[in-house]
Amino acid sequence: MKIEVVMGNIAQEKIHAIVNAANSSLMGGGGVDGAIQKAAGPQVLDECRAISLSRGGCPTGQAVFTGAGNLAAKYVIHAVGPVWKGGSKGEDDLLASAYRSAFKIGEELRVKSIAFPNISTGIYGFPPVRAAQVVDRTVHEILSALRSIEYIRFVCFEEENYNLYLQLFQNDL
Ligand code: AR6
Repeated sequence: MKIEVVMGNIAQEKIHAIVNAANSSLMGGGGVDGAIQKAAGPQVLDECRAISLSRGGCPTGQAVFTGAGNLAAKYVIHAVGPVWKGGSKGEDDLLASAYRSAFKIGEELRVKSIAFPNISTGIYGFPPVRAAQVVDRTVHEILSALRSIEYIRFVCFEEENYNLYLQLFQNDL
């Protein structure tokens, strides 16, 4: 297993699957979602709309996948993290669950490489340190169960997250 921490725009990643920080409606938004939808073109949003119509969206803590339109990736896995509400409303578990769901879909799709943004730490207001600790724990719990995924890349947009991830994953890099 190779883990990498980089800074950049996740929409530009040349990787098998990109994870999107989506919302339950799957109807698009700002931040990572906006960057991915803009770079991918209309196909991804159309597929999201179809999933929304057939399933009523995607609950918090879960994920769905679409193709990747014009992106270099093959799939976009849309994971819905929690909105931060102070920390006692199950936010940690919901964030862990969003990452686990994205990994599960990645395995089902037999992807070899997957890139994650720092889900929930932007518009959804999850404190970056606490979110990074949840991700660290969740990823280390799941690593030995991964079969198809050989490569995980954390794509950070903020220097704070980049430094946090470098520290937390220093023994895995
Ligand atoms: N590439 C990588 N990381 C990015 C990028 C990018 N292009 N743009 C922002 N970030 P956010 P959330 C970082 O707000 O908090 C949308 O409207 C950002 O600095 O994208 O889960 C959705 O539709 C932050 O560290 O996602 C939802 O409604 C992290 O990515 C809502 O926002 C996540 O920020 C989801 O909010």
